[in-house]
Amino acid sequence: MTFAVQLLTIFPDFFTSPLSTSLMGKAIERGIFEVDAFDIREFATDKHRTTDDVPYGGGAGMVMKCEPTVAALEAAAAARPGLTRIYMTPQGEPFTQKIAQELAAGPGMVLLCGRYEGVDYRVREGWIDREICVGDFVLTGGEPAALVVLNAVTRLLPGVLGNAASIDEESFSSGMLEYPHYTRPREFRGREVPEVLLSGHHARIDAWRLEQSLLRTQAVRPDLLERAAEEE
Ligand code: JA8
Repeated sequence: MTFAVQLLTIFPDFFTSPLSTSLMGKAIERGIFEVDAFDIREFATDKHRTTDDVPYGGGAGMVMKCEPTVAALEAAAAARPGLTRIYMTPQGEPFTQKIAQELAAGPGMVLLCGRYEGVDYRVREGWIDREICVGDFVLTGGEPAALVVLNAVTRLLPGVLGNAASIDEESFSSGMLEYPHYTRPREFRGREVPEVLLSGHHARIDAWRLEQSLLRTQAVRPDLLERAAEEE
C-alpha cells in the first residue's frame, strides 16, 4: 500500500521544490508514497478568503480560524480516511527517530502547518491526533517543520533508500553520535586519515569507532548517554 501524506498549508508552493528533487522525488515517481497538498485558503468561504483573525482576549499576532482549517482537515479525511493527523507546533512532543519509525509503519499522515500564533485551540482538541515539535526554536510557520517530518519518515519506507544497513547503523538508532568518516586521499593539505583505518585490522577499527562515538557523544550530547543508561 502506498504511504499517503497530506499537507495542509496556506503556502502549498513551499513544498514544490523539496518534493521534486533527489530521493523524495524519485520515491514519489516510483509510487512508494504520495503527497497531496490542501491549500487552507481555498476552504475559506468569505469573499476575502480569510484564514486568520485577531485573538480573543487581545494580544499580538493572529490566530488561524477554525472554519477553513477544519474544512481542509475534513476534505483531507474524505480523500484518505484514517491517517494520523499531526499539528506542527513548538508546543508538541519532541520529534525523534522513534516517532519517525512509528509513523513510517503507516498508513500515512496529515501534516497541519500553522502560521502566526498557530491555529485556534479547538482545532487541536477536536481534529488532531498528535502534536510534534522539531526543535526548541521558533520558525515563521509549520511548513519547514512538516518538511523535516516528511523527510525523516519517508526515507524509512521500504525501497526509498538503497540498502537497509545504512538505516540502522546511524546516529539515534544506536543511541550515540556517529564516528568520523574519511575517504581518499590519505592526506589532504597536511591532514592525515587516522592510521587505524588503513590497518585492515577490523577488530581495532571497530574499537576505534566505538571509542570515537562515545567521546563525541559525551562531549556534545551527554543527554543521549544518560537516556541510554536509563533504558538499561
Ligand atoms: C513553528 Br508559526 C509556527 C508554526 C509551527 C512551528 S514548529 C516550530 N519549531 N516553530 C512556528
